[in-house]
Amino acid sequence: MRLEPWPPAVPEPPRPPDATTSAVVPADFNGDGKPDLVYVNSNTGEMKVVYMDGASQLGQDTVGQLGQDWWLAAVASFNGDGQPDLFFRNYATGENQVWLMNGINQVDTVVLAHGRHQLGAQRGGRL
Ligand SMILES: [Ca+2]
Repeated sequence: MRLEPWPPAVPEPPRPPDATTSAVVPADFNGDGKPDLVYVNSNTGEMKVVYMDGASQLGQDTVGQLGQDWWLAAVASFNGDGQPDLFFRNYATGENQVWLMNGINQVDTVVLAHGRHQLGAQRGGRL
């Protein structure tokens, strides 16, 4: 019987080797009822929201910048206000955090405990 290391290593998500876009995630950031797209530049970590009307681009805004090893893992309204929030995971350390958003403006950051069975707000953030 082979024993696995504990905690298990955090697998690195697939990254496109020659593309500058590492994530494209739909969500409605300007409240017009139409999904927009979040792009992350895998070389610079810059995140942009591209406002869409169907397949037409209406414009774009820069949302922020990810540090090395951080990955945009999901977009959802984590605090239930209907605004899309951003969930990030550091694939090197297993750290997790949520940026609570109001449109494209970051209004708070909630750092989540990492580990297999320890998900929960560390500092009393409302999630
Ligand atoms: Ca929209």
